[in-house]
Amino acid sequence: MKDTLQPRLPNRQTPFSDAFVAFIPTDWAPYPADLPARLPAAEHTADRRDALSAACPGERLVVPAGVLKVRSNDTDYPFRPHSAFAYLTGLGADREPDAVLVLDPRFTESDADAADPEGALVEPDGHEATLYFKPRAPRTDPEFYADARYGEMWVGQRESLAEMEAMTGLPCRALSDLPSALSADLDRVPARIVRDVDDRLTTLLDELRRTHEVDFDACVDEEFATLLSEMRLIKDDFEIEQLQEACDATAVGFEAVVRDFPAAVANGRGERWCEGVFALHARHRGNDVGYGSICAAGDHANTLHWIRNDGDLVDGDLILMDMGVEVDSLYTADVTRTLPVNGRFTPAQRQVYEAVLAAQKAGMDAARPGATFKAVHEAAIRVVAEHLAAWGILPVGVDESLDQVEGGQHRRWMLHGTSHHLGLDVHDCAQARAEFYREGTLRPGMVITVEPGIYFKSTDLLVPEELRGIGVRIEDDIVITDDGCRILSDKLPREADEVEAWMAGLLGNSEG
Ligand SMILES: [Mn+2]
Repeated sequence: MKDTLQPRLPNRQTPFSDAFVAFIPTDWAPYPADLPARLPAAEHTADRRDALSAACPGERLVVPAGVLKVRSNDTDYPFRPHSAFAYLTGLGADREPDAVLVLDPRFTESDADAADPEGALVEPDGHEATLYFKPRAPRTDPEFYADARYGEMWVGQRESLAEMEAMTGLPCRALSDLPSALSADLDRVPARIVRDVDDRLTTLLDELRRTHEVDFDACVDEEFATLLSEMRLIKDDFEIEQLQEACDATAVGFEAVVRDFPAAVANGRGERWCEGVFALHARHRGNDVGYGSICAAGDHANTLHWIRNDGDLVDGDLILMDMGVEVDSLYTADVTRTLPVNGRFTPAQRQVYEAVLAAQKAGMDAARPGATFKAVHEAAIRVVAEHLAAWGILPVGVDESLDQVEGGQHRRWMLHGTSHHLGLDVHDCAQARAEFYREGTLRPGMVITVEPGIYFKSTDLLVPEELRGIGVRIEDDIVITDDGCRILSDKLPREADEVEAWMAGLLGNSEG
């Protein structure tokens, strides 16, 4: 077999001549001597790492950022780090594929004790955090010019160890040092990893556990994921500020979409037009959309996860849009508005809209510290069921339907829950245990959505004909305060009259 020092090249790339290899590293200006500023999000991560450290004394904690994911062939999706990694490092949009945060336990030795004939007692004493990442290669390294996935000539300049330390406030080491750091004292120091983020790293740690004959149960890693999720249930001030920014940027995006309704109607595939206009503002103001936008016009609104978004926008229909901007720190908004395409609700549309709004208000009234998470849904769904009953649609009484064991008929028209936690992930804290989430209690600093809906499919023969094909959801993001809640997404109107007035302003209609 022919040995070659040339990096493996795509078959369409011309091999590099010796003359080029000698020439390419020469005559570049030096890298800047000044270190970059600390990332705003990184100012808030030390307390979080301290909390994690206190929860896992004496354990090695491994939190990977994740890897580049192939979209197809040799193109990757834009990189988005795992939320636990972002939370603990402050590294956000596009940073930092393959990186790994390791919290290594410190120990202090106390004096020998009669009860311990081996000698010194060793007590866990906090953790040392280290960020392992791929620092930029020197220009003499083939990576500089030949590596289309990581090389500076291809994807831009990466940080040095010192620069990354300045940005994150974390001691940094090269990724190549990680395997030895993971295996050190593994027989005495138990390790936990967030699995399913970086398969190669998980496999490596599992192999090291085997070779060190560690008595290891996979549930230690599951518990770690749970802990990392539960840590994020209560947001700090910086997080709430970021979520507010995400909601404000989302309002800007919604306004731009409404302004473009006439174009969306005229151009065809209007749902796509709306999705695209919002995406423009999500990319411009933030990192991206926090989840695939739902732009569901007419009967599509009754498909809960309508993300195909290939339908027309029709004058006289509603469009349900569930969209959120994810800011550069990766916190996302999650907002739904259901709007009349021509700016005016029909009486039937308004009837359903007002019912959903009443349900949302009841949910928000129930959202206060000390109340259960479930109470928000229970308050909202009762209002939904009452309206269904009043309209003669519910086949049983309200209380019978709301009976969780025997009933549930109302769920035909609102299948989903009213709330979820919101933060770095749109469905934040998803690994938290039920007793802290669904069965948990609301505390100041928690951020949740309140998003009831009523969905009448065009094919639903139980629904009065004039209401068929109408689907409405209204979703806002709230933070629990000391005495109630505050709406973060309040820059967008909710009352039907206010929606019409707001739309008239954006569409330039003054009539009516
Ligand atoms: Mn939501």
